[in-house]
Amino acid sequence: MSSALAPSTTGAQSPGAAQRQLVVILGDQLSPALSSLQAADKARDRVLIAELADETTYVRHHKKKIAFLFSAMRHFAEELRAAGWTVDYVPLDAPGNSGNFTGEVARAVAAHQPERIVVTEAGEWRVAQMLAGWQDAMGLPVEILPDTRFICPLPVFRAWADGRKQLRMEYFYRDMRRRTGLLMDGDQPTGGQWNFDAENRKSAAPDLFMPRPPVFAPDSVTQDVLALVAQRCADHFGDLEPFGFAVTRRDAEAAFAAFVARALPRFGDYQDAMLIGEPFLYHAVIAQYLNCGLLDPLAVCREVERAFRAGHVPINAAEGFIRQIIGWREYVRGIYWLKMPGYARSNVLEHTRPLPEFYWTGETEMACVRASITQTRQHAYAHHIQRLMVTGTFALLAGVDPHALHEWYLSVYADAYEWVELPNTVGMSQFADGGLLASKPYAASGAYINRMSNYCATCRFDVKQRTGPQACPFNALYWDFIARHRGKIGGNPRMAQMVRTYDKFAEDEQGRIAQSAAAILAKL
Ligand code: FAD
Ligand code: DLZ
Ligand code: SF4
Repeated sequence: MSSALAPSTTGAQSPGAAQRQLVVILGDQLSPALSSLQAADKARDRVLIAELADETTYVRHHKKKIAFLFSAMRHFAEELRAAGWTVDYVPLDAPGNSGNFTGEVARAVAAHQPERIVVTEAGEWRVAQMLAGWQDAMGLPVEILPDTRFICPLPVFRAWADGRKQLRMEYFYRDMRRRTGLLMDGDQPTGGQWNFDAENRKSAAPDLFMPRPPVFAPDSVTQDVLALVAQRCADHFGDLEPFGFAVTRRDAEAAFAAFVARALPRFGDYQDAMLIGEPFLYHAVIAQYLNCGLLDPLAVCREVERAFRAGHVPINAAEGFIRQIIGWREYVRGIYWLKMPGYARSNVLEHTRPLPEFYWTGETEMACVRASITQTRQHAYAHHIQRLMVTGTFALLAGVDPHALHEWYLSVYADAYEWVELPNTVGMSQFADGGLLASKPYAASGAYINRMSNYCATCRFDVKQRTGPQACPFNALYWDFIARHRGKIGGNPRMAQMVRTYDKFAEDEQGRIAQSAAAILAKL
């Protein structure tokens, strides 16, 4: 983060605190404990929240994502008003809505003549740059406060990263365990191990009693938003209805409580599993709530630890879940701010293929890809392994431009914001950063998907065949990927073995692999 964008550390006691302030709240800042609200006075200051056309189209977000966020924003405005705040809420179709953050702040400044602006730092580089321009544009002091909803402050992450050759998540995570005291017995990890991932690789079986996330019937606020989005975003990707997300803090907490009671005990075991017709399995389906501020990351981790200590969930589930939040979630945010803005254009493998059209339509004969994209269209949700090992791996093997893929992930998931999506896509899934984030490319043949899912049983392709028209496309593309990139990945000890295996194939088998891969790619 450049010093111009770095948040100031002053808060409620700052010299300007006695002045009338405009508190600008961004759409993913729907938390009463937000630093900007902490630095304001409800008796004197005014809050601004705005629905903005530019934010819905900088990538064309899934209709359900926009409806979710707008409804959550409207409910949050009501929550603030009920708590005594004066809130200017600008709906998307309000007369004069300029459609962008700077335009709406300028209109509010003209209307209310505040003496200063206070805002919590933005989650995305793009928006942070806008905030950095407000002071000059408005001719007012602008105080940008740190986002204290994250557990690891950005300067702490930078200090951790400073001077390290490798920024491995596992070591960061251990520091975060010590920092939070989560699952710690004194200075030792509970259960004697930091990480129980080795127990978390089971494939699931269809089960009539599989828990499903609760569905919340749209209230009148949500119904208004659904009508607005249907009208204004008709050409965006995704099904708007049925709509069942929680849009209030209370309902998001109920959804999380249902997860802890019903799904968390098996979350660890089946974290990597995939099943036809089961989009959610034992996942929490809460990232959309965490990322817009309806749920608090530390609070959900403490709740999971309580469930473990009370004997309701096993250690591999509790540890696995807590690692995703205080480990991966905080770590990718740290990487994002450490490496932006250049990170967004990382492309070490020099992949340039346009994103295949079936990422938007779901129309492909590959059962695994079809299932992942179809449920994405329906629910604005796919779980981690579908994102990483199905749509992500296919794009990696096919050599899709990582930036085009990044824009796809950013637009189609209800939980997608650039700070979390970009490192997961560019770093973890596409290895486009050359291994800063992932220790090896997540390239895999169809065998992995076959082991972790029941997709292959219904697929028109044969997962056991390597080449030819019936063969699973992941197979030839996998070996072709190894051959194409041996110069860049062969030095990685975890990939060197695969390069050696490829080298042992007879020459005519290598030729068939190249031919099959070329035929698949030509069809894309
Ligand atoms: P669960 O599987 O139940 O996990 C619990 C929580 O852990 C999640 O809600 C999330 O907050 C956190 N978490 C788990 N894995 C990660 C991770 N790798 N990085 C950060 N947090 C994690 N997550 C997002 O929140 N937004 C994104 O835009 C996003 N894009 C992704 C793109 C790709 C290519 C990949 C491979 C992963 C992406 N993830 C993203 C991470 C992960 O897939 C989602 O967090 C998860 O699927 C959300 O569903 P859930 O709430 O059911 O998670
Ligand atoms: C994602 C999003 C969308 C779709 N719409 C809005 C909006 O209308 N108003 C708003 O304040 N925020 C929106 N957001 C979230 C912003 O894009 C988000 O605040 C930034 O991505 C974080 O920097
Ligand atoms: Fe996917 Fe290949 Fe299995 Fe078909 S055979 S579902 S394409 S992994």
